[in-house]
Amino acid sequence: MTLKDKIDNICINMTTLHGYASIEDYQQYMIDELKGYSHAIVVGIKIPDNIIDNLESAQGELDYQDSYNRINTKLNQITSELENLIKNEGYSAKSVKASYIIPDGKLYGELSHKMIANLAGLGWIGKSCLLITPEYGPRLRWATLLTDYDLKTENNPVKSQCNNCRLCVEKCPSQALNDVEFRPEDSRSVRYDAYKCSEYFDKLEKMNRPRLCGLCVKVCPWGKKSN
Ligand code: B12
Repeated sequence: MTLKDKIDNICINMTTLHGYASIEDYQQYMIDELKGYSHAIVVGIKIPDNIIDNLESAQGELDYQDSYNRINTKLNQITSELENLIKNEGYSAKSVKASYIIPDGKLYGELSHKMIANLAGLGWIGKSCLLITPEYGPRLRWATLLTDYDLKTENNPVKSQCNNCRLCVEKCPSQALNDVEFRPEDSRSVRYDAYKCSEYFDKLEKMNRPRLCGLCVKVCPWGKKSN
């Protein structure tokens, strides 16, 4: 069995979706500590539909927080397992946590899992700024493994299918979304005000509610059962 087969087996058994991207040309989107790897494996786990659908209730918010924590733990375990497997075969590898935010107040991660998933052909970045897959919409959480092992993959970025839909823009309680489709050359602030979104989380926290929202995930027509 080749290393690629072993990686495939882990991903097929433990994730909802996974994909491979070639990242040599996208180093500018990574922090210095993560530069130098040639390939990435992105893994996604679906949040159960009942959790997303019950979001606008007190119990629903708690269940969402619980699911958020459980899925993040599972994703981090999978990328650690992939990291160990690849290193044991003599290649370098580095797992990137599901939800680590660099603590400098600018609201950025170390690398965008959504970018890797987009390059891997799993979905597009929507007007919601979420990665939307044709199968499950934005109802997945993601993590990434970087490596110098040649996964022999060709990038296949998916184009946006949001078109005239404005449901996430209208639903956002902090009015953070600007009704703008993703263009790689635009900065995040063109599409979305991350500070408005995060300030809304601060407000929820002050009311003793979980620091999460997820209404842009819930309202997206892609991945909804009725679709
Ligand atoms: C920081 C952060 C936040 C911040 C800022 C959010 C933001 N959108 O930037 C705050 C705290 C506000 C936040 C809020 C939320 N978050 Co958040 N967050 C992150 C985190 C840790 C980093 C995101 C980041 O760095 N953004 C910076 C911007 C600039 O990156 P970007 O838009 O993805 O893309 C840039 C580049 O990567 C590049 N690029 C991207 N794609 C491509 C493609 C090509 C071809 C090219 C050339 C370039 C390119 O261009 C862009 C430049 O503008 C990620 C986890 C991670 N490490 O990815 C989770 C993550 C994005 N969050 C997530 C979620 C679910 C949420 C919330 C719904 C909260 C919740 N759970 O209830 C809200 C929704 C906000 C929203 N609509 O975007 C999920 C999204 C899942 C999905 N289906 O997309 C992630 C991926 C976590 C995870 N492990 O699944 N989050």
